[in-house]
Amino acid sequence: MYLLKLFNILVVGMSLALASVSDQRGHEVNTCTVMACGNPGLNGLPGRDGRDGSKGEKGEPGISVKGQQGFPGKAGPPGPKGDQGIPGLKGQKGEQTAVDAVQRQITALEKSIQTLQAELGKYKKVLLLQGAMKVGGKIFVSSGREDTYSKGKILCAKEGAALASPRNAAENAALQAIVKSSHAFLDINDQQTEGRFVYLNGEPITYTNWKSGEPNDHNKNEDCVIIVSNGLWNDLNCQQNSLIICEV
Ligand code: MFB
Ligand code: CA
Ligand code: CA
Repeated sequence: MYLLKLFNILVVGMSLALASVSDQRGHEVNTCTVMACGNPGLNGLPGRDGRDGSKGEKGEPGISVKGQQGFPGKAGPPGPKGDQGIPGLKGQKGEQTAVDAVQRQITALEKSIQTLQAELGKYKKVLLLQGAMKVGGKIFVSSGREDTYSKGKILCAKEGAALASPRNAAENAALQAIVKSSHAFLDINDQQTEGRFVYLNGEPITYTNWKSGEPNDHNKNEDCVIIVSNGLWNDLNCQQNSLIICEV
């Protein structure tokens, strides 16, 4: 029995295989004329890819395309040592050197100032010994010479000084001490405007010590001012002579 079944299986399998037989020329042969065929079955699964065919002919050469620039290569070995350069410009003095130089200059200046102050002190002593008077920051000094108002101004100016003009009672008292029993011109006048007494710089006077009844512009010709022995003031003719006292 078993053998019969096996035989049937074989027969059906062969039938299926022979159902689509191709002749030598690849034409398909229908065997249904030989045996009973059922309805056509579904298409079978695609067959496996065939084995590669024989090698094709050699292709034409491709076009040559220039490739992009590649990455920079590794640095090459250092080149040979160059010739010596020309000498550079002289460098700035070092800061410390400059600071030291300035410090030395300051020290030298301080020494000079000390020397000058010592000399000045000596001259002050000489002036005071000769009858000069020191009041505040001023020194009043006279050569003992008498002259007119205009010549007296020139004499003081030649020594870098000015004709004395007291601005307060202390300065007035110092001048009185120098005048003694005489009198001396002050650097005050009303030559520009009668009755308007001003200092050398044209500013109106701020301190006065007029004698009673003065100034009176006697004979309408008194535009200068003198300090007399008691320290009071009188207006006087500028062409008269009076003691010249300078202030520095
Ligand atoms: C006057 C005086 C004038 C002259 C005159 C001699 O005083 O003001 O300046 O000094 O005397 C009276
Ligand atoms: Ca006058
Ligand atoms: Ca007068």
